[in-house]
Amino acid sequence: HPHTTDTVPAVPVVDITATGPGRTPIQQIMELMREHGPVLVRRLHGRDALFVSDLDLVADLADEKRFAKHIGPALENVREFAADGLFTAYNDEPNWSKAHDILMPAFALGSLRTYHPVMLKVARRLIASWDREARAGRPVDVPADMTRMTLDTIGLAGFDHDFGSFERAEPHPFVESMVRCLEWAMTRLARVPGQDHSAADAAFRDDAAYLAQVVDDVIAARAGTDQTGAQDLLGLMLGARHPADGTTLDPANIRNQVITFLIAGHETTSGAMSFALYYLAKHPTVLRLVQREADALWGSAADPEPTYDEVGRLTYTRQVLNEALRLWPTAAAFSRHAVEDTLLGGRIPVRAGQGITVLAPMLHRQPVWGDNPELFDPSRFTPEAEAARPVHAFKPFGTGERACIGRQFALHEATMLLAMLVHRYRLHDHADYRLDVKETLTLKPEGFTLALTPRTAADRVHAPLPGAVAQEHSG
Ligand code: FDE
Repeated sequence: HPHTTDTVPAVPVVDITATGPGRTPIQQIMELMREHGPVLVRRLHGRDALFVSDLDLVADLADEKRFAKHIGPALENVREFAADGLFTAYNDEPNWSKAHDILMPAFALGSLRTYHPVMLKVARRLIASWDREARAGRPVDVPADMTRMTLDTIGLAGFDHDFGSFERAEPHPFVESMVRCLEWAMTRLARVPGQDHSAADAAFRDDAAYLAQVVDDVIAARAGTDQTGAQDLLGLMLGARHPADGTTLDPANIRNQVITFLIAGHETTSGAMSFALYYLAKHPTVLRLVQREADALWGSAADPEPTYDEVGRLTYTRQVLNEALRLWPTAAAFSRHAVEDTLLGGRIPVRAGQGITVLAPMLHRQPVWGDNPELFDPSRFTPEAEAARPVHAFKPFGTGERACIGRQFALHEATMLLAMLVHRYRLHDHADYRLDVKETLTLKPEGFTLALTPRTAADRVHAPLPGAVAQEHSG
């Protein structure tokens, strides 16, 4: 039974030492919050961690004067292979601000335009592969193919490196090593003190060394060539000088950044697209609306050539993605710490430097989202609905100056692909899939497959009007 401590009055303390966090620690905390409320201390082997999802507390944590990004135990483990890359750097590590300043231009809206053709090229690879499966009558493995797509996209757009994932039956070995590294980082959190983990640690070190070697090869292929005018991430990292002090990033840091971008740029985005397709397969009325948006742009054309500006006009498709990211934000937790001792939300005493973890999936189910937060409903993201909602109610990309640098990149890639897919295929939930969320620090709908049939030109022109959205049931 939960009890309270005097350091954190009125906050329930839930000791999970008996079961441990298991293989789905995020979903475990979601369950604990459903039972004990949106603020709790999770105790594991005597170590306490404060988790929050209350809107007023998250809004307070977003105050950059009093709180800052915290590298908690999970990210400390990721530091073992991403070190001082952007995601895992400490706030005061000089390489954070240096890399941030050098790389920001690569993610500004103007640069997104330069990535568009690459994103389209990789989207076409996915479609070629799905066409083959559709013709053969075989279902497609959605998360596996989304991961192929996002890895190839960040590889090409970021580093001009082609992972060629669609030519392989199995995931690229880089992905397998990376996923094992992430799993190691996650399961290391659950270790029982005193047990021997040297075999797992040795395997991890091999994987981390392999990641570093792949990345060093990518860098070596480019170093030594003239990077003037190179607009991709690696070009910027090799060539660009810091606007203020004129220095460049050092080679070790460049390696850490490349690993960081390959991880951050593909696991999270592929999960987001997979969840969006899951909800579309379960909500025919919403699917019809997305199809109508794509049909209105591209008509009966079987092979449209989406332009950069058209992707910006896919507003309903974007709403669908946001709504999928609300229910399953694929980077589900981020941590903050107080700069000085303070009262969080005016009621919970926290010490300077103490980590506080925001659980986005539960923030996204708080009362501010209405009476039926489990219901998938993209109309929550109309411009009017968004304007009416407190800004901190939706945090799939973190907060403040350490928020996601790749947000627009990911949204552009995902919005374009989703629209192209629904324009081209009928999606059949042939296996009556039951959601099974796999955790490898990020979230994915494990084992989600779809059967596909091509839509015809007539489908695209005469798609029946959607029925009443009110008749939709949640799933
Ligand atoms: C970041 C990020 C975040 C925050 C974290 C913390 O705070 O800790 C989050 C939450 C995120 N991110 C999310 C996401 C989702 C999605 C879909 C994504 N994301 C995507 C992407 C792509 C790319 C390329 C990226 N992403 C990247 C990144 C980076 C680099 C980072 C770090 C920043 C700094 O500076 O810190 C992030 N991302 Fe993300």
